Parts: sequence; C-alpha cells; structure tokens
Amino acid sequence: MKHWIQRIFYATISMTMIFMSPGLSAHGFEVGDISIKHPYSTPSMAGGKNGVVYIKSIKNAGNVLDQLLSATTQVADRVEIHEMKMDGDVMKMRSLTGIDIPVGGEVSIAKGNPNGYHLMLMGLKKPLKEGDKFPVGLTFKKAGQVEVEVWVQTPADANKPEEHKH
Ligand SMILES: [Cu+2]
Repeated sequence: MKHWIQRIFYATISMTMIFMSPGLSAHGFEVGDISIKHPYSTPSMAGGKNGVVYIKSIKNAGNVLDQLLSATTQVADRVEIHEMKMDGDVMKMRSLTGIDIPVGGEVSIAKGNPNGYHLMLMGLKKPLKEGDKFPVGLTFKKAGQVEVEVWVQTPADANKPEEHKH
C-alpha cells in the first residue's frame, strides 16, 4: 500500500511539473526518460465488456530504445496492447508483446492514429462514463513503472459512440 501511495505521489509531482511548463494544456506524466502525454479513454457502450485507453504521445528523451511492455488497471480484468489494421474492408486486431519507443522518438497511441495502437481493457468491471478518471500502471522495459491517470472523454473527432469490438 505504501508503495502504491508513493507512486501516486511521484506521479502527482511529475504531473505538476508538466503543468508548469509552458504550452501544454493536457495532462502528462514522466518516468525516467519517458514522457507520457494525455492518457485518455472514451465512454464505453451500454453493456460493453471492453474499453480502450489511448495516449496522445509517448516520448523517449533517452539514448536507448525503450519499449512499452504492459499495462494494468483495477477497472478491468486485464489490459492488452493491441494493433488495429484494415485488411481491405475488414478491421483486424492483434495483440502485441510491446510497442517500441525509439531514441529521440515520439509514438502516438491516439484514437485514429494510422499505427492503430491502443490499450484494450478486457472485461470492464463497470461502464466508463464521460468525466471519469482512473489509474493505469504502465511498464517500460528501460524506464520502469509509472502510474498514469486516464481521463474518460469524448474526443473531438468522435461523432458516434465507441464501436471498438472483438
Ligand atoms: Cu483492441
């Protein structure tokens, strides 16, 4: 429990530091050389069993390749790293063992990004509603673990409820 509280504390410090830097309005977190900008989710469909977490960007300011390896949360049974790709007219989904965050690079896990990356919440324990906030733990190969706060919101580009299904 103490460990968990410490993580929240450090995450809050990181978040405050990012809020103080000019030009950033979204929330963000830092661990080691990794900065995580604006983790968010969308309201889940009525009766929906799954949810999706997106991250506006993950940036690697270090000089070694890092990798997002896994995620955990208490709002779902488990979290999987997914890649979504169109195969003709068919949307295909597959699980990834990790997402590379290249040296000096920035990877978007935002909704609608062409790479199709997202974090899938499998087995939601309760519906996700607009305005909710919940913690998600992220594990990076080099930078280690960080707890981020995910904001549930309807993206500006969304004109219909989340239809992401498996
Ligand atoms: Cu998925």
